[in-house]
Amino acid sequence: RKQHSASEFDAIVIGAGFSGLYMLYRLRELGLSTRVYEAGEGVGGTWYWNRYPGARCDTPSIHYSYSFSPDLEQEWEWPEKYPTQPEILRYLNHVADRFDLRRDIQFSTRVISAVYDNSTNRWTIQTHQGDQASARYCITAIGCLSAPNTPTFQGLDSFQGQVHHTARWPSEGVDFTGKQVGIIGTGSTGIQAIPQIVKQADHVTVFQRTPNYSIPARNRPLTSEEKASVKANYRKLRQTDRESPAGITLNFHRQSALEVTPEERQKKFDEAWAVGGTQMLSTFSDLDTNLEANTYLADFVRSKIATIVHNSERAKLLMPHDHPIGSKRICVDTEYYETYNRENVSLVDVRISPIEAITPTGLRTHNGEYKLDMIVFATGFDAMTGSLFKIDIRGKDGQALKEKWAGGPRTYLGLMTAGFPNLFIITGPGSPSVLSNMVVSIEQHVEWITDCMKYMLEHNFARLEPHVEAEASWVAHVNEVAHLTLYPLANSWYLGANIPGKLRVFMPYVGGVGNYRKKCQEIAEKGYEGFAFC
Ligand code: NA7
Repeated sequence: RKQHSASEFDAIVIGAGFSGLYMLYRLRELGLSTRVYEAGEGVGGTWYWNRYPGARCDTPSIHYSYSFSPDLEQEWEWPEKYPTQPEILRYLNHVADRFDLRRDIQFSTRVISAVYDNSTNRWTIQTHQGDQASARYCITAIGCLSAPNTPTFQGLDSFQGQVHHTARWPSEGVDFTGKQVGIIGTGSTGIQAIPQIVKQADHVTVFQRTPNYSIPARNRPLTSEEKASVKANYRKLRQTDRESPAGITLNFHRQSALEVTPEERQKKFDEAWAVGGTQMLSTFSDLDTNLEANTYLADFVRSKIATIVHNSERAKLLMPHDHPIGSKRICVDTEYYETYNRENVSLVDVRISPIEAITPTGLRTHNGEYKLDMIVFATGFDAMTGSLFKIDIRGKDGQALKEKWAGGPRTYLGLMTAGFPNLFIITGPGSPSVLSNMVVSIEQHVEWITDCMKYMLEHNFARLEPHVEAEASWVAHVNEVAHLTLYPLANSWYLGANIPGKLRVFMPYVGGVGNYRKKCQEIAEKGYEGFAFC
């Protein structure tokens, strides 16, 4: 093989989280020289940055792990049903060491641009330190919830206390002892962090814009019998995860919520509530497609809020009414609603009393000022396109990705976009990733990309990009299936609705992980139908 100089590689991977680590592993197997650039000081991606108190994955640990190495599966022990952030970070560090991945990763390096040159068929990346490197392939493994969203409140710079965003949490932690803390945001993150922060702080004021539906996690240690059974059955479990709609083996019920008596419905909901977690949404077959069925479940969760929260006015403020349950990412909590029975928590509905400004000593809403020592932003992310647009990505003839996607993201299978040859996107818009068990989707993406590169090597192809027509029909398909569901009825980050001025386009593919995998496979088997090689 051709010898490259220090800054010339066969492949450049941006990001060293779940995606980047596995991509590197596979590229090495293909014999491709690879450099991974990672902005953090260590591996982990999402699990490196999101260190806020209570951070935990809402997919059970036995499903939220790599399947590519049976030895790794056998040697790693997950202590609890749901893994904590430190536990997942430990796991990813273990993976990096076990497969000797660090030697190809350059840490503390943020890629600021990636530019394709038509004449050389190479991508050149530039880092914030001014490093430059080039490669035939460029693979973004930058995550789809990794560009934090901090609303631009007037006066934010004048605040004299500490300000933290949950997605940029200091590694040394934050001491809330004796503090008056304001938390803005009640999505999955706020719902995890609030019950933890109130235990330490003197007082917490939660500024809620949209109440969310949250299901108890019912987290617990895994028993030794459970651990042994999973280890004995991993192959089967992985297979069913891969073929399932959401990348996780659940008991999907085929029955409509409208076919059963109110008593039967209540019984099913009670049982699912007792088990906890996101599988609440699979108790009936039509909860995500039929508004009447969905309303039964939404009513059930509202009734639970009314039971748990003692103050009825507060309970009402916490009840979501503006969107169907599941049309925004469902939250999974540990004692979230119970937290509102504490003395040291206040709840402010910022739709009734909008935030007007941050002041030097606190936060002012329409109804008055709240004195605060600290403000925590749990305000989420510029999802899916935000992380890609932070890098100046330019394809053929200097076209910017941001320009090409001005009318919404356009991909073929979520993996590539026309006019940007040899640029692969992991967990991109148009893929089912954010609606699934991420690790299952990531492994599928990485394996598909690896197979595609292998095909190129075998056929002596140097360049690949999707046909515009194939891309257009995929974009139409993504849109069409989204509109068969209740998802478009919510102002969610799936639609970009959380970011002021962002175009409202439903970005993920809701057709299901199993179906998507089949489609990707069929396309590969037909000699990568819809792609042009040369
Ligand atoms: P989310 O789910 O986007 O939640 C962000 C929260 O912040 C949500 O309650 C927002 O209210 C609120 N928010 C955002 N901007 C503002 C402003 N300007 N004023 C007041 N409140 C605001 O992010 P998370 O980090 O919780 O979770 C993201 C994903 O990570 C999650 O879905 C899992 O997949 C993992 P809104 O609902 O927009 O009215």
